[in-house]
Amino acid sequence: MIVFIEMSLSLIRLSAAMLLCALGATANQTVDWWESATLYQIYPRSFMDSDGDGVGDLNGITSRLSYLKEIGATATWISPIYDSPMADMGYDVRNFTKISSIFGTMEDFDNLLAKAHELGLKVILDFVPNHSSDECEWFQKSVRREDGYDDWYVWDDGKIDPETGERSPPSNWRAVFGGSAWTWVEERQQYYLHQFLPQQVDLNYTNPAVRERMKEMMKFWLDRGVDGFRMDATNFLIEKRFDNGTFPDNPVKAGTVNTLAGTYTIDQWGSTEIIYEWRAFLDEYQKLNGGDTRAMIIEAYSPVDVLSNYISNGTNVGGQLPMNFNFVKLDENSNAETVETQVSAWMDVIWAKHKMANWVANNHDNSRLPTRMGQTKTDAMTMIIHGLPGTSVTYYGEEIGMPDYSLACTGDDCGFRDPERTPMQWDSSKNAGFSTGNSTWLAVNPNYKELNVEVQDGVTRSSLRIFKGMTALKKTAAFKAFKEKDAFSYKALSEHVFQVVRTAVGQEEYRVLANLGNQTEHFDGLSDKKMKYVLLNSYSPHSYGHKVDLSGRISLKPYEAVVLGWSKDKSCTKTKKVKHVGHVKKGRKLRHH
Ligand SMILES: *[C@@H]1O[C@H](CO)[C@@H](O)[C@H](O)[C@H]1NC(C)=O
Ligand SMILES: *[C@@H]1O[C@H](CO)[C@@H](O)[C@H](O)[C@H]1NC(C)=O
Ligand SMILES: *[C@@H]1O[C@H](CO)[C@@H](O)[C@H](O)[C@H]1NC(C)=O
Ligand SMILES: *[C@@H]1O[C@H](CO)[C@@H](O)[C@H](O)[C@H]1NC(C)=O
Ligand SMILES: *[C@@H]1O[C@H](CO)[C@@H](O)[C@H](O)[C@H]1NC(C)=O
Ligand SMILES: *[C@@H]1O[C@H](CO)[C@@H](O)[C@H](O)[C@H]1NC(C)=O
Ligand SMILES: *[C@@H]1O[C@H](CO)[C@@H](O)[C@H](O)[C@H]1NC(C)=O
Ligand SMILES: CC(=O)N[C@H]1CO[C@H](CO)[C@@H](O)[C@@H]1O
Ligand SMILES: [Ca+2]
Ligand SMILES: [Ca+2]
Repeated sequence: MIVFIEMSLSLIRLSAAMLLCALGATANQTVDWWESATLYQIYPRSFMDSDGDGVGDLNGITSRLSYLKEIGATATWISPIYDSPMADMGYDVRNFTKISSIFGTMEDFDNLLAKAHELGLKVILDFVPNHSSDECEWFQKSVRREDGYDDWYVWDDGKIDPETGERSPPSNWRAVFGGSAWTWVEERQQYYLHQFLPQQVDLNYTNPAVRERMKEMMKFWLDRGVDGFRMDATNFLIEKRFDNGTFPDNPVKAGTVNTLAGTYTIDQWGSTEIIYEWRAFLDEYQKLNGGDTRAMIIEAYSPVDVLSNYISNGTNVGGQLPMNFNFVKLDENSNAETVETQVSAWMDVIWAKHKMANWVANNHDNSRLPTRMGQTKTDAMTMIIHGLPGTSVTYYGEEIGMPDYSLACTGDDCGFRDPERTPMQWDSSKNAGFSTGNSTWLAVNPNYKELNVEVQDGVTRSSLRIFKGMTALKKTAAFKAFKEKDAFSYKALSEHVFQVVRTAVGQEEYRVLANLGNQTEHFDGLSDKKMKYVLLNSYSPHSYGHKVDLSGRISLKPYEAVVLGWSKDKSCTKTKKVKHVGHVKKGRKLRHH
């Protein structure tokens, strides 16, 4: 059988050697699947269209699962696929146990899950607990004050001016997407709360019946076999309400004229308690049903001390993995020192307390990293993101360095977040291989002819190859041993050069050196080790396998980023039995028997 392995010859040798060395190095702590994962976010509308209607779907995702495996992803989280009127692209759920017909059927979902598990990939569903769609049956019943549903949402009469008799909303709260957070319903003669769009109705989380029903919704998916949930917008679950039933106004944010702080609408302690409740529910589910940890990933743009409590407050435990959005803040002015500040902001609190870390640089709500920081820094950042301890989170297309496309949508009802949501660029055929249809829901970025998976697969130092190189490294003992203090270090070596060192003590070591600046930089005596270049970006003048003595001088060209590797010679040479790996063909495809 002839297998084509798309890696350079030296990298193959090294991976084989790494693997064997890795067997010798034993990490002291066991690492659960979510702790050092390569987590890949799929935005289902934009990943792969199987039926030519120009919108991505479940069968499309299923057809590309082997790609996820191939690039080293170990788990995927999928943005909402539930039945929805799509006012907020699925973050407005009409029915929590039904698949949107846009994406397919329940059978398609079951197929996706089965295929993913066959490949050893975990599947995490985006869960949207804070609100339902206004078209959800629960809300319709609540509007009509039907039995049991009367107080499922946050209803209030509002205020009446004693002089004019005029009615106004219960408080000054503003919705995230603009306007008052309160909307009047003629039929019920009350206001309801919505922290996002008016079509995204906040559920009443002080109501035990609501809490129970949401757990039933989770159980429905757990019973189908999902491996966990990514909980959306958890910092908005509970709002402050006085015992006398009134809602306090939010104060004006310090240093602004009329921007309101979220004092009473976000980060209430009650929201953290709900997360503890969910964790207890998930743990209980695992106890009863067996299987691996059902992980809870949490989305909240909250201060680090709030996130720390999400994980645990010392007595109660919550979500395993609150997302770390610090890298979403990086922009064109960020340098290695900025990176260090952002890394420390997480590590000094969360890692220090909970021995966990994760790194998110992109998602469907933020401008993509190559656009924010500049294309020149994309691959260096890939090395940093995956070089750091813990879990890396990748937004579809990040692995090939897709930038935003400002003309993604040009009509009247374009979304402000459309530029970072354009179709995945698979190859240079029609619609970038995303869809065979006549048009796609957002325009494909015209750069797809050069920037796509197929092209990058055939180029040694492409973004995709660097991504694959890093995900392979994440599987080594050195990268898994991140709970011990001496297993890693990171540092801005200068204003522009960032370093990450990963170590399985006495066994192997890897060192990421990334120059985010436009000048050549020199360093003397970084270490007493002789190391090999094991991964290089396109700005590097070096070759794979070349040695460098770090007791002397090492230089980094503008934007050069490299990974150096070292392994304890004896233990590795003894076992270093690289099978016949054939020869490198043009296009750098390798023949392997
Ligand atoms: C495991 O712990 C022992 C003792 O604390 C230490 O000597 C060893 O280096 C550790 N192993 C790894 C792989 O870090
Ligand atoms: C959701 O959809 C399922 C399947 O179609 C249906 O059985 C259920 O009643 C619906 N639930 C709600 C709340 O609309
Ligand atoms: C939420 O539900 C609880 C329990 O049923 C109820 O006491 C409370 O008044 C409701 N809150 C609102 C704002 O309707
Ligand atoms: C309700 O209680 C709060 C807090 O005690 C108080 O500030 C507010 O004036 C009260 N409102 C009414 C209408 O009683
Ligand atoms: C953690 O939170 C729970 C729930 O609010 C509380 O009962 C417990 O006392 C808290 N523990 C600590 C150490 O603060
Ligand atoms: C694409 O356009 C052609 C020609 O107008 C039409 O016949 C075909 O049905 C369209 N296909 C789809 C999937 O809409
Ligand atoms: C090099 O980067 C610095 C910022 O670090 C910037 O001020 C300067 O304009 C850049 N020079 C070139 C030629 O891009
Ligand atoms: C990153 C993320 O998932 N953001 C979502 C947060 O929640 C709102 C409302 O559900 C969505 O609009 C965002 O896309
Ligand atoms: Ca489709
Ligand atoms: Ca809420």
